[in-house]
Amino acid sequence: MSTQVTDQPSTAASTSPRIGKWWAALIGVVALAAALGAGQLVAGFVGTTASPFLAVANFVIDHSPQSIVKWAEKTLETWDKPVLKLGLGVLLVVFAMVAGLVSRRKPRPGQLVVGLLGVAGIAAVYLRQDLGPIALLAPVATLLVGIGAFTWLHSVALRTPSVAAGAEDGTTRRRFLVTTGGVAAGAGVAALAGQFIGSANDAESSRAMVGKLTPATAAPPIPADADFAKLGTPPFLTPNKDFYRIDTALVIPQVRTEDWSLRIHGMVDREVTFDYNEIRNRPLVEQTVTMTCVSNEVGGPYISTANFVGVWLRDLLNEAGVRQGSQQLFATSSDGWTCGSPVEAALDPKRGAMLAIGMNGEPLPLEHGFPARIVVPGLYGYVSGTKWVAELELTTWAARRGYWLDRGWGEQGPIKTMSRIDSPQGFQSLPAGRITVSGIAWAQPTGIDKVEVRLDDGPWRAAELSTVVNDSTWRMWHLQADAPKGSHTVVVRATDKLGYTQTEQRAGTVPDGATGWHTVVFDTQ
Ligand SMILES: Nc1nc2c(c(=O)[nH]1)N[C@H]1C(S)=C(S)[C@@H](COP(=O)(O)O)O[C@H]1N2
Ligand SMILES: [Mo]
Repeated sequence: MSTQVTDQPSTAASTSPRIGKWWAALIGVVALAAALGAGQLVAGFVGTTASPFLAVANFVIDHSPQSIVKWAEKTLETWDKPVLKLGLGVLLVVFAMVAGLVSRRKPRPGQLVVGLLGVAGIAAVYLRQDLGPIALLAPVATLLVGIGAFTWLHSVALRTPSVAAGAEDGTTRRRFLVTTGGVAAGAGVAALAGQFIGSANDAESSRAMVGKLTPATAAPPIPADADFAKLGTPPFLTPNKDFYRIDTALVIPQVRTEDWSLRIHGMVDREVTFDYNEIRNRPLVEQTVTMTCVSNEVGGPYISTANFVGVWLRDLLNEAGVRQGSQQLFATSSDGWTCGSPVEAALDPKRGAMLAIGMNGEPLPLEHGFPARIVVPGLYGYVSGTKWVAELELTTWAARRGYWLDRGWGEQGPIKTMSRIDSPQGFQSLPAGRITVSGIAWAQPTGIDKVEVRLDDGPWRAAELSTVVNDSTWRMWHLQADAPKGSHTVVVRATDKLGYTQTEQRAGTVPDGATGWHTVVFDTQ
């Protein structure tokens, strides 16, 4: 379907037809659209994460220096991912225009640029650990359609007199525009179809098929006085839609229950693999756990609580038979993220590490790790909470290093004893007089013993604490104080059940969690 460069009638460069600048750039951009549309369409069949565009974007995230990733997360908050996609899109359009502009006479240089972009897409998909070889069909389609569309549009352009100076063949400009527009429209339809097909066999419908997960051993009901939501604390259980989310996944991994399995291997007596139904058909347990992120600044939002439903991780590990000398439980997710927890913590019955498949009465939401994740009470998520978990390897600390360890974070991540003021909010204005201060405190898996509050230069006063749910959950507190008209500063500090009072010393989140007392400035009038 394409015209070879050797088919061109003239040999001398000066007399061969030359495509106008803007037309040349347009050809590049339309070929890009065709390439991406084709990739998206094929990805609809072989898995949405096979989309070469998204694979390249993921590759960029995984290989960016930690400082840039952190900067982006801070500055752009949850916009970091859309901004990255937009940036990558703009960059691709620029490359596509360059491909057109360097090929105003012969298609070869542009084909080379398109080819290089295509190869980058193939490499990015190839490097993903969760995708089998069949996924490569998507970026290969992108490469072939990209080069094909470029070559074809180029040859039509060369034959169109008002598009290329010196063209003789006499194709009309209208015909050229129809061809180009047709390719662009086809690309759009292909991309939409890919999206549609992808979602039809994706994980969300698989999740809908799971049905109700009824625990054989339900968590005790949450007592009414476990939170002081009316006084400004969060509700005790965080609704799934409000549960904080932290991960490196640009596209939420789409794992269907029928495609999921968990392999336990390494320093074990016998390697075992569980599929979804084997887990689901066991007697399920339910446990209320407060999860915390190591990136939570003092006073920050990355803490939430849920009723997790699943099985005890130690039961699965014991079936494999953990060998003497294994120190690290090294988990890998379906998208290749990794983390290591102490084997001791995973096996400790008092701690209650879980393989969770449900959250607050529903199957795990996709963004929280459907079909299954690890939950280890008392450890920050980056060393315990593997979502979309695929593999558990028993190993040593020397042999394997989790994702965040080479990016400046500590090997061990026990949760630090901390507290936060939820009300009043910073710089809030309240009527002068009696005010209520309230918030949360946490020290999983030890539990909170005492919370003290200091207003301005007053003494530390013990706050009233909520009823304990279990020591692996947060505890809410409140206190009334007199605040005459003016500006005020309120400070909080917690003491855990081992008698440790959180330090005033401020530390940043790197390498193993922030410290310091949360302080809020407000005024009354
Ligand atoms: N696969 C995968 N699992 C992951 C992560 C990730 O990036 N990828 N992030 C971890 C971190 S840092 C935290 S704090 C918790 C957050 O879990 P949540 O998003 O369900 O709150 O997930 C952990 N599990
Ligand atoms: Mo985290």
